[in-house]
Amino acid sequence: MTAVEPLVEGVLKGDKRAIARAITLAEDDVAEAQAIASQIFPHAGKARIIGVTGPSGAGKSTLVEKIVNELRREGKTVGVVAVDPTSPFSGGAFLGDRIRMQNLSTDDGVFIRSMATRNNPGGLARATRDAVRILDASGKDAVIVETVGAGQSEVAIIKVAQTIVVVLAPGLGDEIQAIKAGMMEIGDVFVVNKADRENADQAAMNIQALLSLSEANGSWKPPIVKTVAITGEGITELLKEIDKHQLHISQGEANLRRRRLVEAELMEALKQQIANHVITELKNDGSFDSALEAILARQKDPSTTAEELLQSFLTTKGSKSKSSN
Ligand SMILES: Nc1nc2c(ncn2[C@@H]2O[C@H](COP(=O)(O)OP(=O)(O)O)[C@@H](O)[C@H]2O)c(=O)[nH]1
Ligand SMILES: [Mg+2]
Repeated sequence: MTAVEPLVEGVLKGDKRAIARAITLAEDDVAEAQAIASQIFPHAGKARIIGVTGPSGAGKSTLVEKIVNELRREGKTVGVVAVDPTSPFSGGAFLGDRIRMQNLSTDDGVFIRSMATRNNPGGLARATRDAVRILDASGKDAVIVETVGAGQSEVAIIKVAQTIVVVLAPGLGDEIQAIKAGMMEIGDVFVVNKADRENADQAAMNIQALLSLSEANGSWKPPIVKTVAITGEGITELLKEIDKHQLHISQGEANLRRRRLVEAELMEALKQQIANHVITELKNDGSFDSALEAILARQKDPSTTAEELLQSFLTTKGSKSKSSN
């Protein structure tokens, strides 16, 4: 058992070791993680949260490093959470990322963490959200989440961000992958990285065409920025566009967005609580096991049985609460 209070105190003071420990507990999904999350919650909400997503190899990590450097030059503190479930390395980041990150991690104003991959995608999304909140509560001015945009589960992860930057590289069929992974709909700012290569203008035009097809939700028109992450070209322009988007959402859309996020989070937590509660009761009174037997004997099918179990749960609960009134 880890004592929660001193850990929370450490996180709120920005202590690196406390932050690291708190994130590990969130990853491991142990009992203390819930307590930490709820004690930290009131202190979060001040950082601006930037998501960086896109296909593997597009240059996201290189770009994130340059963004961090630029924010540090402005005197801002930064947290980075890197999520790469496709990486075969435990810890989630490629060796290159590790080395790049080490350069930054000697700086006290920066905290970098790659999320472990052993969790299921849902667990990873929750752990990432917790990690972002921990860094936010620790007083970081900005928190950047980097994730490979490969599908719906990654889209769920990146949605913790207020501004989502979709990074694509020219000539790799990245646009096609972006459409498939649902990235065109979620991008607030689009980046054509590797603009030192041929076809960067063509890629930007393709993105423009795709964006004009999709119904833009809200009044924000996602800009397209060309960058060369290895040299840092275009980074100031990218940060300007991110700032513009933050300003835009702060004038109204932010509330709606935050409301939707919180609603989804509450809904998910509630579903889990309800399921746990009902299943525990059904297991305790033996009806779960007898239902299982009936299904094994092919007397019933699972979904009808589930419906019946829930009905009988609700009836007994209903009569219990009536009799207690
Ligand atoms: N030519 C060129 N290469 C780049 C650029 N940005 C990143 N790279 C290279 O592309 C590779 C993948 O970069 P990385 O940042 O790890 O991509 P990620 O998988 O999206 O995080 C690395 O070898 C980078 O050095 C760029 O702007 N131009
Ligand atoms: Mg990367």
